[in-house]
Amino acid sequence: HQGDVVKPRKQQLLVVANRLPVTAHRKGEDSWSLEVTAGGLVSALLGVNELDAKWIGWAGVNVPDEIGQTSLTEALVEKRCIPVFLDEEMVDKYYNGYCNNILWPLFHYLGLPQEDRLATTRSFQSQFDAYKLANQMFADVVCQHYEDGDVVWCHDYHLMFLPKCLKEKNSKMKVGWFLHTPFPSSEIHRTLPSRSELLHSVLYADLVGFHNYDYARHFVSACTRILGLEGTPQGVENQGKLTHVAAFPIGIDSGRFKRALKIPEIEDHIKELKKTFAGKKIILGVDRLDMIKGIPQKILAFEKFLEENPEWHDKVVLLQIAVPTRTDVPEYQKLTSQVHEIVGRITGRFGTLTSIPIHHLDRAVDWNALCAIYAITDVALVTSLRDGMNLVSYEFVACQESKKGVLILSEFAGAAQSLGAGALLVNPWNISELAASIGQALNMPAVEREKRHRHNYAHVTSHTSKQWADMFVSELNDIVVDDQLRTRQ
Ligand code: ADQ
Repeated sequence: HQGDVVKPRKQQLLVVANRLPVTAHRKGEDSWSLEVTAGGLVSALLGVNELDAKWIGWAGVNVPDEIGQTSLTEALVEKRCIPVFLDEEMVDKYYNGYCNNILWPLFHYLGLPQEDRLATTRSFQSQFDAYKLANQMFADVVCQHYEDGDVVWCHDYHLMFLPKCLKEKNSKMKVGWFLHTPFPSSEIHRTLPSRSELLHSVLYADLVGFHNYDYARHFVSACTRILGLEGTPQGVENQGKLTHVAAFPIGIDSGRFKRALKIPEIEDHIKELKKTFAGKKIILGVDRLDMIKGIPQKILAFEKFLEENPEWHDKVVLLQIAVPTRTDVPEYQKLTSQVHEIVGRITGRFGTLTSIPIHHLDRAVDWNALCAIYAITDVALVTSLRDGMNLVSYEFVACQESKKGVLILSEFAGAAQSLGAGALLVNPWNISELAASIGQALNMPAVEREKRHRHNYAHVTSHTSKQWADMFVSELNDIVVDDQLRTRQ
């Protein structure tokens, strides 16, 4: 009809990640309860450049039946989520196997699995095949929802094969890929049996992003040294086609933490915690219980500090909140026992009938409680052996406007590059140095704490998760897609 206005379709941002920001729990044959994971990433991506953002990923449950799959898909629509269904065997080989047992430790410089090397070699190929198949399944779902002009943003080491799958289906698709972990030195990456295939697949993306220049440089070196391609100031060139490579350091939604500290419920929580720990300085660790986080090193350093500084007994407490992850993987079970053993020994050695030196929790605390704990902490201890960025250090800083506590930060966390001038940087493998830095932090004069905090606070509040997402997506949007499908490998 004349006069009808055809509303232009809003450009979609399809965010593809292994996990959706929602966990589904089945209540009946076709009914579900959905638990939304609120976090920096979710809020960052919902507000990107006014784009219509949708998530594509696995909902964390096995749904073998069609009724379940249809009803879950419908339930997820209002959360702007689209599920990819993976069966148990796939999850075991692709997720527990290739992603968490091979890529995760390798990218954090912990090498390929050492134990039972032969068995690993045998299962390696079947895990890699499952990985590729899973990536193909993600690609199928993306293609069902993609329309011309949309932007597809793939996330993390779970989906390194996805750019290739997507471009083979539609060479005009605009595809970005971002890695949340470190990308290791090319000498580490070259030990991976599927090293070349993965690099080639990632290079199908138009834009490849990392948290910092070191990771980006390692990636480019791996492409030049292992694949023999050409590195340019913009990225990597392959047969005349350029894949842009750049650093996009992530941040947090700092405003959310600032506002939280004014919520009466959280203020009450802060008051209670202050009462509970009156007369004591609080050292805080908040981590997923993962071998990359250096939790045993942190606790051993605390033990050494207590050994060397008897005047601090009863005057300081370590709160270690360690949320268990990947509990099916034997390495993680071992880590849990190891941490419990050290905590038990320290409690036995330095505890009294009325006070204990470590409160170790094997669980997540809810967000309100976490904000309150960050706010009352005197010293945050981040001892990652390697960490893509480490957002816990950012969250701590965001909650410290009144206390101005000290951040002790591993030089192997990406955050060391952004918060290094305000933090006390440490090598977590050096337990004596780490113990000494605890003493330095506890005794730091207020003027120095204030100066260091100012530096970090300025950074955390001016480099937010929203800016990170906006920057990545607008850079991706500006790239003119070269749709000549590369004949690679
Ligand atoms: P993670 O390894 O999960 O992320 P991190 O960046 O510190 O590490 O983020 C952890 C998040 O989980 C934080 O928001 C924190 O508040 C929360 N969290 C951790 N332990 C918790 C607990 N016990 N209770 C409640 N909440 C807890 C990966 C990479 C990082 C990178 C991010 C983002 O490994 O290096 O910074 O992705 O790119």
